[in-house]
Amino acid sequence: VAAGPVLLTGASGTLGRLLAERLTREGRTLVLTDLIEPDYELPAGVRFMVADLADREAVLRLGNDYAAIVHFGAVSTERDFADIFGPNIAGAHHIFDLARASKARVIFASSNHAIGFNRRDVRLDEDCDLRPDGYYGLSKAYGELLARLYWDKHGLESLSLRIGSCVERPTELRHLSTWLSFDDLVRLVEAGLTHPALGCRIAWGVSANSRAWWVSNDEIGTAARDDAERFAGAVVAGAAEADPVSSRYQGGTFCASGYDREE
Ligand code: 15L
Repeated sequence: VAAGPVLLTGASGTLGRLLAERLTREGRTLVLTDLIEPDYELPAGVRFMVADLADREAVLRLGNDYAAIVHFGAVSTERDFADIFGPNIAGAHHIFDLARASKARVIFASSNHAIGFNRRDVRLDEDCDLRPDGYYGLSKAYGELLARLYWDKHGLESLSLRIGSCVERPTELRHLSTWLSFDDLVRLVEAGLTHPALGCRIAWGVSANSRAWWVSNDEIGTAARDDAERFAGAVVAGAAEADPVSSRYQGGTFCASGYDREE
């Protein structure tokens, strides 16, 4: 794995700030970027640069000596296409071009919403069909395909982590299948940063949940250790479970957003 700093995008977001803290370790230099200034104290030796992912020149000005880019910057919920396009689609393109210029590998925060219209009664491995459940999921599918193109055409290495629900602890029924613990998130990102022959991979960003819908064939996915099951007693069935569309599909409420297909 090449030497050089690691650029973390989305550093002011929920997962970004966690990674800023947890990826900082001896011998690794982290550079943070986001559209908004972090509201936490930067770990020692860590720099922050403001940049709008939608602004190609601003992204390319972030430097070109990175060993890796951990790309977590994005709009993270379902929105109109116009709101998603700049940060998530153009932004991913700019980041992959920055990675090319740097000869950096990319750890891309993809999402289960790239496959969200798969039903809950099927088990999927990493090679399943992309079935985005909205414009957000579509932008994550785009990122995965961009990763594939840049590998085939330019030899750029990447790991697309199809993240489930990365929250402190499961709070709803769906999370018992989709939960990714913070510790497992860090394990998976570290596995991507340090893998000696990363190539172009997709791995589920999910803990080793007893009720998981996703089967990890890739060795990176098997780095996950935690299991949501120990929280099962505390989880309550919410409104989403009563809604037929949300409860039928893996993407949950994202699938129901704007859904008007005749049943
Ligand atoms: C995501 O991709 C979202 O960013 C996050 O807010 C959650 O909704 C998560 O998926 C999920 O599916 O639980």
